[in-house]
Amino acid sequence: MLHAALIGFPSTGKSTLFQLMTSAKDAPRGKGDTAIGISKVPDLRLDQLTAIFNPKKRVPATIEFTDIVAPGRTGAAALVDVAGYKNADALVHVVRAFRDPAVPHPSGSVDPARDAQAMDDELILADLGVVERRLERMEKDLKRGKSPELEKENGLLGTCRTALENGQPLRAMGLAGDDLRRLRGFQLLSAKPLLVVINLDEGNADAAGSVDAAAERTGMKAFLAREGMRAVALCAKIELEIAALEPADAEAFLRDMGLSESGLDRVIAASYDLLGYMSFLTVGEDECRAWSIRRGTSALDAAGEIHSDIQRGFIRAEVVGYDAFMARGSMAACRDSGELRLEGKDYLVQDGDIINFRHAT
Ligand SMILES: Nc1nc2c(ncn2[C@@H]2O[C@H](COP(=O)(O)OP(=O)(O)O)[C@@H](O)[C@H]2O)c(=O)[nH]1
Ligand SMILES: [Mg+2]
Repeated sequence: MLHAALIGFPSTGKSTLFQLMTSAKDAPRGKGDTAIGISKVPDLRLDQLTAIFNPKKRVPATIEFTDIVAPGRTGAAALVDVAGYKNADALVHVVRAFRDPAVPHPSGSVDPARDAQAMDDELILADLGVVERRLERMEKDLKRGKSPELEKENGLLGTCRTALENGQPLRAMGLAGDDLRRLRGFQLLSAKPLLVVINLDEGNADAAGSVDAAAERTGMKAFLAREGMRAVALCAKIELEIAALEPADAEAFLRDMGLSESGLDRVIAASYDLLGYMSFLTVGEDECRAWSIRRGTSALDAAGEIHSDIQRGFIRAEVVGYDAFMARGSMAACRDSGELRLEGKDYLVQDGDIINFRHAT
């Protein structure tokens, strides 16, 4: 399961968002210090296909969010201590930009850019500790005997240390391939993809649809201009109000604000994307379903997501892109027009592909 952790200083709106985004209200899970909830990934394509096929079941892609519930546990300290937290695939940093005398800010004033930087500094410092300890141990290992792999790891960690000492988060280093693999076991926090959620003041809620406008008004522009940054702006207080409305009223309310999606949906969708995931779709009278795969997944591996038997007996994938399907309106019409293609094992599945796997049983 894809897994993103909500991080931030106290009273920024993490738990408010967590409750709204996930099913945790109905089924609280998690041990001790954390709560885990599952969010459905919003997907307009799945909605449209469900309307056409009218299946018994509609199954969206999902993503798991974790919230810290232990009071006083915040920032990187919580991420390092709390089991199950540091294994997150991505971090979602909720930054407070709302003013409310009833909710005191621990630092005494509301300053989103300061808080965003302070959290980054905590992540960097925690990583520096991990990297330095590993380098110390390595020195002994290297004295005992060198190996090419050990030397490569040593070189990589040295580069990481320099970046961290200069206040650079590792996510900005553009690491890939073997280097990423070498670092994986350390679960370095500043290397994880980061989504910044700007929790706007109600007075600025009209900027929720535009990250640029929200960044401008909250002084976050310079921070967000840096490498590897993604952001979503919303107002948690208004999201609470939207969540209490009937779906049709909620839609009208969002439209009046110039938005097509709620802030919650934008956070979930951005987290999914940030994790490097996309969806392919299967359709039918029984079920319309979105399946999560990493970008760059082959048809054979996509088949394996559904069932190992389908992967083992893979013959061909019948594929049509969502847009082409919608333009024709039915599978039969796509077959006639030649847009329903037969693809082999190595075909790289595209976001929104509608697939039927032909397989031997
Ligand atoms: N005015 C205002 N209050 C908010 C907003 N978001 C959260 N709060 C309030 O701030 C307090 C702390 O929120 P919570 O979600 O528990 O923060 P956490 O400590 O980050 O989990 C609660 O009383 C919330 O109702 C917002 O957008 N505007
Ligand atoms: Mg909380």
